Amino acid sequence: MSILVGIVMGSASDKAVMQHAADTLSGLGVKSETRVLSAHRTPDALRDWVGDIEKRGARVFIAGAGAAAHLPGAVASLTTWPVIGVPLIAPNAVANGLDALLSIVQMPRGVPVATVALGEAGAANAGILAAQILATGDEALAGRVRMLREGMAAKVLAG
Ligand code: RP5
Repeated sequence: MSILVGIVMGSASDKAVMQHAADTLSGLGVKSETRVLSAHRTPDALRDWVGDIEKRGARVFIAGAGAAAHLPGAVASLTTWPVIGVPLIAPNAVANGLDALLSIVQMPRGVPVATVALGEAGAANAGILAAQILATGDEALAGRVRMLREGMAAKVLAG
């Protein structure tokens, strides 16, 4: 099975939250690769990784960052595959992560980033959304996504 999703985050301090994206994908049978790379601190390494993982088969990217969260937009500038941005709550966050949320969601016209919720829920949803994108061309994966949804419904109904 080849790597289909590239997961990247701006700092090692983002790892615990972004693990929810990798775990969700793994639960759906989608192979991903995770890297810590910064739009500001390691721009050359970021460019190299995006180019390399595309060549190895990645078709969706998930990028998580806090504060002046440029990483998802930077990844989107380097690829035409879909990029999902996860806003994170940095230690010095303004308004509990509103800084990162606005940095990611307010991409200018032409270079979109699909932005999900803040923190752990957003990271998990990024994994599901990446799987849903890939499932448009993979009926078996679409079936696994449907099963995940049915499991959620069963839990709610069980009270
Ligand atoms: C962002 O700044 C990172 O994504 C992280 O969420 C935040 C803080 O990073 P560190 O100061 O912990 O490296 O670039």
